[in-house]
Parts: sequence; structure tokens; C-alpha cells
Amino acid sequence: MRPPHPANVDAAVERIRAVLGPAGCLEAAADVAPYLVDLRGLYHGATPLVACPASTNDVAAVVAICHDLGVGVVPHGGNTSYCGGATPHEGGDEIVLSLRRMNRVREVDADNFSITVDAGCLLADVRSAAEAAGRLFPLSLGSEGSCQIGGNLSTNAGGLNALRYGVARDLVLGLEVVLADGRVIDGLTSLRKDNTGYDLRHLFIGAEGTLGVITAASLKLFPLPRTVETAFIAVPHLDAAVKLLGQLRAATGDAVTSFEFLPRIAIELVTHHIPGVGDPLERPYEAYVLCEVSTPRDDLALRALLESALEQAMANDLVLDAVLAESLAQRDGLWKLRESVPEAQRAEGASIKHDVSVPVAALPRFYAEAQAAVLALVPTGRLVGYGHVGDGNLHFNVSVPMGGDAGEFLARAPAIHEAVHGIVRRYRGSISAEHGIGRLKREALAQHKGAVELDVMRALKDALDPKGILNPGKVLPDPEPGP
Ligand code: 2HG
Ligand code: ZN
Repeated sequence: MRPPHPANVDAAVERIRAVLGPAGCLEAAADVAPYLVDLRGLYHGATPLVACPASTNDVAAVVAICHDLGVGVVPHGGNTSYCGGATPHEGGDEIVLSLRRMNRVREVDADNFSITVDAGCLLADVRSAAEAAGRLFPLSLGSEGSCQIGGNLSTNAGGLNALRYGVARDLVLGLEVVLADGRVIDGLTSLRKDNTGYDLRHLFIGAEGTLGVITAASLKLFPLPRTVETAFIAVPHLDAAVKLLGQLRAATGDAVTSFEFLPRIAIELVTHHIPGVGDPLERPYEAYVLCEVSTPRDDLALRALLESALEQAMANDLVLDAVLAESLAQRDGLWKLRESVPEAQRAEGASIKHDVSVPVAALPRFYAEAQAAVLALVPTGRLVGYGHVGDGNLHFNVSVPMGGDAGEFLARAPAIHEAVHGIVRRYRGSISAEHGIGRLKREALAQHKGAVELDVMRALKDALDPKGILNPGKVLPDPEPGP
């Protein structure tokens, strides 16, 4: 897309003001500022206007105006993107489209196990509305108090329960989407079965607002768990954790909901930086798993099953020690420990992140090879590789060496990314398991997707957004210059 003429941007602002009125337009520098920087502070953009529509019709009107004038629109949810997907570019010629005023739960249908919500609903509010109806909406992320469901769907978020319930994509029954020219797809069905042609909803999920703006979603609900057991388990190494996962899945009747891996350094960072969080075990171990099992049954046997599986694993040297939460407060404490790792790593200083996935069984080999490759490049770098081992997704992050220079360390990022992603590729893994591509990983995408897949992605973009106004410069890599 060519940068829009400044006069067009001014005209778009004027027309959007007329449609949304003052309540729907943020223009003062202080009001706009929070929309201009991403969560990680990687990008600092500019915009003349943050449009805050209150209805799907208003979203359609804003997008149609931008389409008419060839002005870029950057959809913006809770601003928890790790890849700069919701931050406008620096030129100040893109309109930010915040969905935050569209935060209504439209319908909860407990009998149909479905909920229909506006895109701007906080994930935590979707979960609470489901719970009030005796149902579970299982998508669960550390940022659920601030991220919005529209953003979760647009990035196909994964989170802590994907092992059992799948990723965001797996939880969607229907979508309402505003297209680039302002037309609306009303696909808000709550059917489990519908084979009437192409399934369009999956085009928009994970597209990060580059193919359309998701304005509402109909989502799957599940029975609310009534028995939940949470264990913090010391393991000798990742290999043992992977073997343990298989054993616990079998022993509990596949009741494992979460299975999170934590190396020792993650515990040290959290206990050092986050007040009120302690080490749950008496002595330190190399590595840990935070495992949760749950069932909708009032089932006292689940704890016994978990305990006896852990005892057996201990006898086989797969488990070194374990503690089971005795109360809700203890369970919350264990989750706080896990969910605080990103914050603690941020507090420790500069870090280089990889959000990768490989087949679960290949995780230990991947980890060992990638660790060796990183340490060959930065021998004193501190590897903080943790995360959703149950579904094969590791946050293979590296923290700046103790007392090291952040600039010098970050200058090694391209070489480290290349080494880690090269190993990921050998395992046919993914370079973005759950955080998306945004602006940060467009070049990595170009290297890791096949040429045919990239062609098809570009063809879809051209078909749905021929003027390139939707989240310009995100997700899709720039085409190779011609000969
Ligand atoms: C998590 O699992 C998040 O905690 C953040 O996906 C991961 O900070 C990270 O690298
Ligand atoms: Zn994660």
C-alpha cells in the first residue's frame, strides 16, 4: 500500500468525527498516547485519531471511510501483543480502531454451551459471564484481565489450557466481521456442524486484523470443573516432564488441563522480583512442572489418582518431589508463580524471546540443541525456557548476562533468533506458536513459510483487502523485489 496523502488522512479524521461524535474519538495527545506503544515498548507509533466505535455499524462506517480514502486502519484490543500487531506505524497516517467500547456479552446459552460476545469484552469478563451460567470458557492467559477477546481471536491465542481445550481457534463457533470495504459478514451462528461451503471464520482468526475486523464472536462453552487439583512437581529434566505428561494423562483419565514447565531460574526470577511469591518446595531443583487436573464431576478420586501417579513416577525417578495445593489460596499462589514469569523476566532486564513449538516428544532434543546454540553465541546468557510443554509450546527466552550490557546483548538477537529458529525448522516446528507475527516477525515468517503458502496468503490479502488498508505492514512480509 502506498502511504496515504496527508489530505486524505485529514478528510478521514473529519468524516470519522462526524460519524462517531466526541464520545467515539480520542485526539488529545494524552488520550492517544497509550495506543501508540506496544506492551514490550518495541514500537512507538503515531496517529491523528483513535476511533472508539460503540457498535458494529459504527466500525463498518469507520472502515468504509478509510477504504474510500485509502487510509490505513489499525485494529486495537487490550494492547497485550508481544509482536507490535496493534501499534500504528510512526508516520502518523493510520487511524487506530479501538474495540474497547464494544464490550457487551450479547447472549449466554447454557443449554447450547455457547456465549456470544462483542470483540471488546475482556477475556476475564467472558470467563465470568460463562461461570455465572455454570459454564466454562476455557481460554486462560496471564493477561486475561486486560486482553480483549477480539485480540485473542485475531492472534489465535493459546494460553494455559490449550492442552485440554485447544487454542482460541478451536473455541469459535461463529464470527461477525467487518470487511475492508465496510460490508459485514454476519456469521454469528452457534452451530457445531455446518458444512455449507468455505469456512470463512478461520480466515479471520489469527489474521491479526489484516483481512477483516472481528466485531463479535460466538464461542464454545464447557461444563464448569467441580474438582480441580493443582500440583507443583520437581522433575530432573525436561525429558522426565514429557514422560510424566503421558503418564498423568493416562492415569487421570485425560483430566490434565495444564502442564507448564519451569526451569529453576524462572523460580529464582519470580521469587526475587515479585513480592509475596515464594518457592513452594523446601530445597531447589533443576526444573519443575505446574500441573492441573480437573473434571466437571465432584470426584474425590481425582486427587488420589494424581497422588498415586506421582508416587509411581517418583519410584521411576521421573519426579523428585511434589506438593499439591491444599486450598484455593495455595492454588492461586502456584499460578501466580507461573504467571509472573514474564513480569519477573522483564524486571531482570533485557531479554530475547522465542515463542516456539515443536512436537511434544521432540521438546527435550530441541531444548538441548537450542540451548547449546544460544550458549555458543552468548556464553553467559541466561536461558529462561519455560511454558506450555503440554502442547509443545516453549517460551525459549534468553535474559541478558548478569551485569552485562543490554545493548551489546540485544545486538546478538538476530544471530540468536536465526540459530533457534533454524533448529525449530528442523523439527517442523513453529516460530510463533501463540503470540502471532505482528510487525516483529514478518521477516522470520518470510523465511519459514513456503513460497506457495506465502503466495496464497498474499492472494487472500489481495482478494479481501485490495487497497491494503487493514493493519498495513503487519503479518505479511514485503514481497521480494523483482529482478
Ligand atoms: C506466557 O506464557 C506468555 O507467560 C508470555 O505467553 C511469554 O513472556 C513470554 O515470553
Ligand atoms: Zn505463553
